[in-house]
Amino acid sequence: MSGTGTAEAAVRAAVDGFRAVHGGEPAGVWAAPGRVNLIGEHTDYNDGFVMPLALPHTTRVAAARRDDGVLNVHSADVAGGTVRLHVGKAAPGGGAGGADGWAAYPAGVVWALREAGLLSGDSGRTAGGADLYVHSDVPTGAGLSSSAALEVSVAVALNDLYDLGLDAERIALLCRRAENAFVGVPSGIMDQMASACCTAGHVLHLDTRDLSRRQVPFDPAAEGLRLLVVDTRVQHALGDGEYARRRAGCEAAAEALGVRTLRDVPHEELDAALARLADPDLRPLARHVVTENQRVREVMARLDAGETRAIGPILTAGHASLRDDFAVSCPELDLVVETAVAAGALGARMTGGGFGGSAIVLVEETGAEEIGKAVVDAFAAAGHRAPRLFEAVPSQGARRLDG
Ligand code: GAF
Repeated sequence: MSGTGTAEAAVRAAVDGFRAVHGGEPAGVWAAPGRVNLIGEHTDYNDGFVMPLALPHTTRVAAARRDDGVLNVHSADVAGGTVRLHVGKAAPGGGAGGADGWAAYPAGVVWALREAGLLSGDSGRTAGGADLYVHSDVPTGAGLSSSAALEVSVAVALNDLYDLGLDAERIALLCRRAENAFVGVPSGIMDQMASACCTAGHVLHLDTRDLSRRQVPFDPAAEGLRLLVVDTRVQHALGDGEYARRRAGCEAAAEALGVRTLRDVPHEELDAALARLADPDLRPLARHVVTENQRVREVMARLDAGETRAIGPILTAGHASLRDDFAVSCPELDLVVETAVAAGALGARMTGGGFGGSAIVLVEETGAEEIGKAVVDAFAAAGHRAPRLFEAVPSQGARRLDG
């Protein structure tokens, strides 16, 4: 399934689009989803724990190999037609050999595959050239990982087209390299792992230090619950420096504490660790990361005990920590959480990097409509743009859609 229709319709649309733009037939159609993160925010670049789930919304890529080392990539969602570059010349930094804007993501993926020695970039059977037609229903700028969905969808397509034999973890790592070193965003590994590895009906528990993971059953609907996504439509961007500043602050805190990363500060030693941090600006950052890792442990324990409703207050506590300690929320995200909880939600929190984007709200199915309406009304009363609401159904990670 794509977020807005059946897999068959998504395949048809992608194939038709490919034919119209590139001519000829694609070799196949691949898809990779966006995600929401249930808990474990800003922990992934601290070697910590995260618990994302894949959305039904996907980026689809219809693709065919080219043996001349040329990458022609066309997005149905962006004005400006087809971007053309040579795999052998792809290089970070835009301009000749590089690519700007959305095209930097697919260009970054072929660059990372070439750098890893998996594609040659010359002409011939390992060149890495391709015609790609990309179409997505993952909202962009909404903190729902549209970038990772684009990277991973292109990577799984090239993996199959060139018989590279990469597993989901390797694909995620290469896509993160594309994002960090080619696009220039210093993100962690959560989003790429979520898009590559999540499974339907589960939330992915991931240890970002060694990438060990567990698929934890999570099916709110089966328990009379709903996990709502509220896209505030406040555009979020990780490239504007605030994300990098938080990351640098966490690294400085770890260094000051003499640990490899903040993951290595035990929750029970938090107070002592905070007392040793001379820089008062670093204390709230460290407190957030250490308490957030603990919240992931608690959520996991509640889910293992079959007490899904009990995760609600832990989610809300996570939001308070992101708002007050990590300072990555915004008035619109806070309004979603306050309004939803006051209207009877079990719990709510911002999800993803923050500075805008989306919140998740866990509700009883019977209260979903009323709570959603309360949020929409609160936005109208505050003079904010109307938010977009939809349900987060835990869905399948990256896959080939046809055949
Ligand atoms: C963004 C990043 F891409 C992730 O790696 C992660 O750090 C997240 O923000 C915050 O948890 O989505």
